[in-house]
Amino acid sequence: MSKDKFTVTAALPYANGPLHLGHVAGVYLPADIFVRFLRMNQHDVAFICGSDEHGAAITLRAKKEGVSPQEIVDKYNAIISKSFRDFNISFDIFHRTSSDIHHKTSQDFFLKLHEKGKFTEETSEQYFDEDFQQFLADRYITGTCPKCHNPNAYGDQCEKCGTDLSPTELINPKSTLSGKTPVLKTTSHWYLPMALHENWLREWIKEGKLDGVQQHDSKMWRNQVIGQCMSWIDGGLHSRAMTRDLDWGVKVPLPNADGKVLYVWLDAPIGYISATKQWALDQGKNWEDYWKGDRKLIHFIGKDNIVFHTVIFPILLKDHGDLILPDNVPAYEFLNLEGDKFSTSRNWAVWLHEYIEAYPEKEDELKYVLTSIAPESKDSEFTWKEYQTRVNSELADILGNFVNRALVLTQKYYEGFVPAKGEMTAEDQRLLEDMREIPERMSKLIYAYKLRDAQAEAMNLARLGNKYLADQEPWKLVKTDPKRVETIMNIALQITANLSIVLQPFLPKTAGKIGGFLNFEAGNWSAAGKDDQLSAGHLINAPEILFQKIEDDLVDFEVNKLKQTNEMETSYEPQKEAIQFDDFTKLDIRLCTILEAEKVEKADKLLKLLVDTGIDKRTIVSGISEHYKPEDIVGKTVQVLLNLEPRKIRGIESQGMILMAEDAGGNLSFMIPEKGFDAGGGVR
Ligand code: B3M
Ligand code: ZN
Repeated sequence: MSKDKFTVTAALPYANGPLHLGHVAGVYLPADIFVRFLRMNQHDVAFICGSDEHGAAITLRAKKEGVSPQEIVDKYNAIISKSFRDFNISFDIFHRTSSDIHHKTSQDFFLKLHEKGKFTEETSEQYFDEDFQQFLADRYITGTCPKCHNPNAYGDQCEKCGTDLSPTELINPKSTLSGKTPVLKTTSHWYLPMALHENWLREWIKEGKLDGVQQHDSKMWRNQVIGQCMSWIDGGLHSRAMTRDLDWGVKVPLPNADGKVLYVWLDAPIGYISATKQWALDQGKNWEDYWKGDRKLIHFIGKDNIVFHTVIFPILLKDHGDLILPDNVPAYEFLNLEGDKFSTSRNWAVWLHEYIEAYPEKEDELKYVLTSIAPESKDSEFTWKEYQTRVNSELADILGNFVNRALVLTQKYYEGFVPAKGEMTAEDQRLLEDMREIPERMSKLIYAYKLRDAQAEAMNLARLGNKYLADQEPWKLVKTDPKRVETIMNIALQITANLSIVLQPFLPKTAGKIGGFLNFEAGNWSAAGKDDQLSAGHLINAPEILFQKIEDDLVDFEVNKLKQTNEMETSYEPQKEAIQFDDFTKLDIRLCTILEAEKVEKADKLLKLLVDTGIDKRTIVSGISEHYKPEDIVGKTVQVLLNLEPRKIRGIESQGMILMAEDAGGNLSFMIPEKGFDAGGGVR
């Protein structure tokens, strides 16, 4: 491929929480592999990222943690950027949208479009929280989805059925600030009339598809990406407000716009440009070279960000004029974890910074596994068991084993000097042919964003090497035909050297180590596949073990940790609606002593109890048999709601309800008076 120019971006993570493996597998790691590969091919590349520090994602998190939005973004920007550094994601810059240069860049961008008449100003009624004196944009409002009746839909989207919503479509809307029903109030905003752009968008997206077939693969958009944006366009493009009534964000740079900020999905993608500007300033370059002219813009994102990068941002770029549109938007599906979705609120996650801290030496192990299972075309799953299997039976047994054998035998037979290649057999020739083809195939796959397959090809090179040594058995031949062994070992070492080249984008540390063992500076990609990487007489170093096997202990530990924190951090229900004291006094709660207890037949959870209430003896059926054995509870004095309307449970009339304490894990416990009171006393 000729030398091209690329501006590669990775979605700006919200600075409202740390990164988990889902983010890494589906955006940052693939982007990093792609960029490392481009650099090895001497393309002119800028690799841009930063944290997204505006929007309701930030302010709601601040409210939850009880601190200011600024404190939230400072905290998480620090955690996120450190974990990227530690994990060797090779951004040219990791910037922040709270920076001055970003505020200025996005305001200028907005003004330019405003002056060109690209926005319409519209007045509408929007929900307003009277207690908080605040308009309720997007995630500040929840209610029931009109399509699927999910009761927890947001003002901008129902996460259950994926429908895009506007707050007024929600049934039974509630403010997430006060919990109250909001009122409608008039406000005005600047809108992007997207319908005007339908025609060229259709053509442009189709082009992405066609060119892929006719020209080269790098332009071919993924089916899911084309599918999602086409269905958006087919559904009709509505005007979308580009400003919000909020006090956190980039101020709208117009008179009479007090209390208004840019919509976060307007300012965030402009963050790619402002980050480029900062980087260009730092490097003495001109940022415009990276956003204009003959250059490919590539956005690595997760699938929930597709329309913002294939419809809204392209419209903004086009309206702005003379800026390039994306060449491709490789979007990833979602990664799941041990049978469930990653969830920050339930803490069902493997956090990148925690992994790095626990296993600082196992960076490439994680990279390898995440690329092997990357959700390129459909959702996929991370399990610790599979992590173990892939590290042990692929990295250690195939790659590690081959490299180690090749180097140890070289030390043993030749004291570390690369032997000369002699006459070659047909098998040798075939092997060298295969070795030449692997980097070519990898190249094609990487330009087509098929990184899983590309990494598998690199492993195939190690497999070839393993098989070659096993077939040739130099350890046997060394006694009978030492000349032949020199050729075999030379070839094995050439394979090893090639591994240190083709693994570089995927496993940079490992590739570097192999290069170090060989005393070999891995060259550019164009050198990959050659059979004369190491000349005869070259001295290599002693090897070390590349990958330690993952023990069962690690797997058990991680799985348990996940389950435990998940239980600990389960979030509790919010407080219920206020009641009057009279409402409370209607409840007749008393202390009762359990006189008899037995299991209810064919009902796993139920116990039938006879209790002394102080005024009578009565029967109560209670769903506690998973928590208490009948013989253990006779004689205990517990709290009972006496005046609950009697009801029949499995044919037995239950005349009251035992009150139980419940923890986050769903465990139940009686509430027994600390002073050992007997039956009859009241509870108030
Ligand atoms: N911060 C959403 C996300 O983290 C958003 C991406 C912005 S990319 C310009 O999924
Ligand atoms: Zn829904």
